[in-house]
Amino acid sequence: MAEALKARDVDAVVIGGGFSGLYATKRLVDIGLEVRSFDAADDVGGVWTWNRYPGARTDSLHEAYQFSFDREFATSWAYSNIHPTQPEVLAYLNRFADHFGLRKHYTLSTRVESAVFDEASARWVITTDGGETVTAKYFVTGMGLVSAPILPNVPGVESFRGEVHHTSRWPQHEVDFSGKRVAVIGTGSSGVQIISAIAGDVSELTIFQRTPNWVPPTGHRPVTAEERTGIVANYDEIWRRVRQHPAGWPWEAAGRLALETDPAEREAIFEEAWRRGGFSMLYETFDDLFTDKAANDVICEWMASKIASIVHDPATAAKLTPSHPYGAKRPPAADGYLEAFNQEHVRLVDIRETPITHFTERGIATSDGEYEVDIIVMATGFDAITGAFTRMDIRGIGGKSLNEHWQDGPKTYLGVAVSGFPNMFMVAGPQSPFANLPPGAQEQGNWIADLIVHMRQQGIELVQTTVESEEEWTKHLTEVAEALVTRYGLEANSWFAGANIEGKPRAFNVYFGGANVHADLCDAEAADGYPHFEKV
Ligand code: N01
Repeated sequence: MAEALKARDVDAVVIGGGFSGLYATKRLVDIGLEVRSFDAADDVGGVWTWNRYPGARTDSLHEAYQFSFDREFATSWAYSNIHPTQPEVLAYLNRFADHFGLRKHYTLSTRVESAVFDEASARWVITTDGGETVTAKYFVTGMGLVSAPILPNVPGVESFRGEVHHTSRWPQHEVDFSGKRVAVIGTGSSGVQIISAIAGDVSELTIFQRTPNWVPPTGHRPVTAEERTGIVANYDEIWRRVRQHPAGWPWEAAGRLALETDPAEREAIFEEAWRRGGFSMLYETFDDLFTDKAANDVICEWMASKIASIVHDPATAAKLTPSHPYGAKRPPAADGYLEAFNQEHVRLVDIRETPITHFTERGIATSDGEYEVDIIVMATGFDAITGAFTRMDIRGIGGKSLNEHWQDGPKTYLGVAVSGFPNMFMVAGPQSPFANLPPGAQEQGNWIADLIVHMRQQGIELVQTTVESEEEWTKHLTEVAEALVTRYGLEANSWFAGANIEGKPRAFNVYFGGANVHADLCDAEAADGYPHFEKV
């Protein structure tokens, strides 16, 4: 392996070794910068190094869960399953890092603690928990949307005598669930995946649910030989579709509206999408689910009846039925999740009715009594989107802290730049689109590299976005979120809106106007000579 770079004064520092950080590192190296990149994990891979829990996999589709810029690299292998599993995504990212010689840029097992803009030298001063200080002209973040885990805010977890694991801090060794009494707290994407994966192995499974989710099956299966060939044969078409789809999927719009479709035909469309699984329900059924609450009600009614038909106990089925619109929270998918509740050894605890009061030596105490378990799985999610930033000390011009700047919620331009924080650029940062991640990271990584090339060509040392641009973007983003069913995310504890954490500012943290629209706006910004940026 090439020796790691150790320079203390470089052109760019990148934080993150996942899709966003790796791609940004590559592009900045491509344009001739000296780059040092950091990740707290002991290897590259981002979320895929941390989330090793049983059943972990993406629900994005195999052909588009990678970068597209290098056709030969992209088609030189294929994922085995239509939803790439954690080990395979991790293998892809490692292969990407090796193929493009990125490892030498990385300092691993090292957390960046602060990034402070020094006005005198016009450089970012970055300090790490390894005691190193590095300065850079450009500071680029690719820290992930869901990288800052949270635990329930109830006391006593240290007194529990069994094992406790957060899904996103899963140990490297295998956790043995066989014959164990297991508690899972949380029923988001991670929770429903691990529940489905372990339900058959454990002796007792107790699921502590705060908010129920709409959980269709995934339709998971191996990639067929024909599909593998298709990835090569239809390469341009696949990536054309990804670019024009609001969520970066290799799909076309459904081309029909729920409220204009005959009820019998609607049922058939829902049934087929349920069979196909995952995001088919959201993107392949009807195009008005996000825009029209009445249309969304139709799919929710259908899915509620599906839950009632699968889950035998009506009281449990009722508890598993959400009251929020489909898509107001990030929808998970899992196979056999609803069916698991028909097994004798699986029980559901609705913690809205009987809240968890504390952890005990033997398990979990609720207002209704104690549940004795051997293993507790915290599938409780993240201080999402902004958490990775606010847990660091980031300071811009005049020593202003990003935490202060974002005290009412994040403010950015296009999710890429922040006023008062010159030459700091974010990949998949707050207020960027929520979509299939790799193509978005590629778009944004390219855009940042192009901006830096432009700056160098024009002899510009420092740029920042303007306060007005940030206000304009935040206003637009909020109006879009409020016009869609995403507005119900606030009451549904959606992490999209910061609503999963008590005391966190309620603000829409992602752009729901579409990854395609965002990419168009970024392209236009560059084509017009970056009108929303100014020299510092
Ligand atoms: O986290 P979450 P996640 N007491 O925030 C509950 C991506 N991802 O790790 O809904 C009790 O979604 C919380 O309840 P509520 C994906 O983007 C993708 O599951 O906030 N419960 C919720 O049920 C995803 O959205 C994949 O009321 C508490 C759960 O814990 C994102 O990562 C797989 C609690 C947390 O759900 C995050 O997913 C996995 C408390 N104090 C992850 N605090 C795939 O691609 C929270 N909860 C398939």
